[in-house]
Amino acid sequence: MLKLKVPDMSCGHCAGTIEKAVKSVDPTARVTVDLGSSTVAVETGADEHAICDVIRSAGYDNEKLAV
Ligand SMILES: [Cu+2]
Repeated sequence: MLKLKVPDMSCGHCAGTIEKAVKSVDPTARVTVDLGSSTVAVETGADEHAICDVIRSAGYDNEKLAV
C-alpha cells in the first residue's frame, strides 16, 4: 500500500479531486483519505510514481510516507 502525506488537502472537495486523479491512472484503486492527518492511502497495482505524479498534476504536492 502506498501512503502519502498531502499537506494542502483540507476538505472533501480536495479529497474528491485526489481520488478522481488516482482513479484516472488506476480505476480499480482503493483510495482512503484521512483529512485529520492529511494523508491518503492508495491500494493499487499501478506504478507508485505515476500515482504521486497525477496527484501533483491535480494541484496537490505530496510526499511518500513509510508504511
Ligand atoms: Cu478542499
